[in-house]
Amino acid sequence: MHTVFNTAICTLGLSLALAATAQDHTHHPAPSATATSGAEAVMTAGEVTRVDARGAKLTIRHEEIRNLDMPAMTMVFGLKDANQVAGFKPGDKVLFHAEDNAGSLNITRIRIVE
Ligand SMILES: [Cu+2]
Repeated sequence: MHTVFNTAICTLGLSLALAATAQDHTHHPAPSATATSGAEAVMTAGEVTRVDARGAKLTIRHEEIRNLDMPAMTMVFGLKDANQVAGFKPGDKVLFHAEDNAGSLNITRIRIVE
């Protein structure tokens, strides 16, 4: 009898603890939102080496991409907004933000710098 009683108490205690934890989280939605906007703000420097107008792709020799944990290299990126490709030519120095969409890297923001 005592064993059953103690188990009931323990279960009740656990439920209360979980409820308290869940409540805590509703008070703190900020951390994930902050992390997302922080990643959005990461702009990487690079130089356009090739423009694929038909494929809306840019080959860019880029610096380390911190939000993707990628070292400096030369590689091809797709442009999220395909219309932007017309504004670039080899040799352009750019600042861009790239995101990994299920394995393909897309540039969501890019601008030419001097
Ligand atoms: Cu790369």
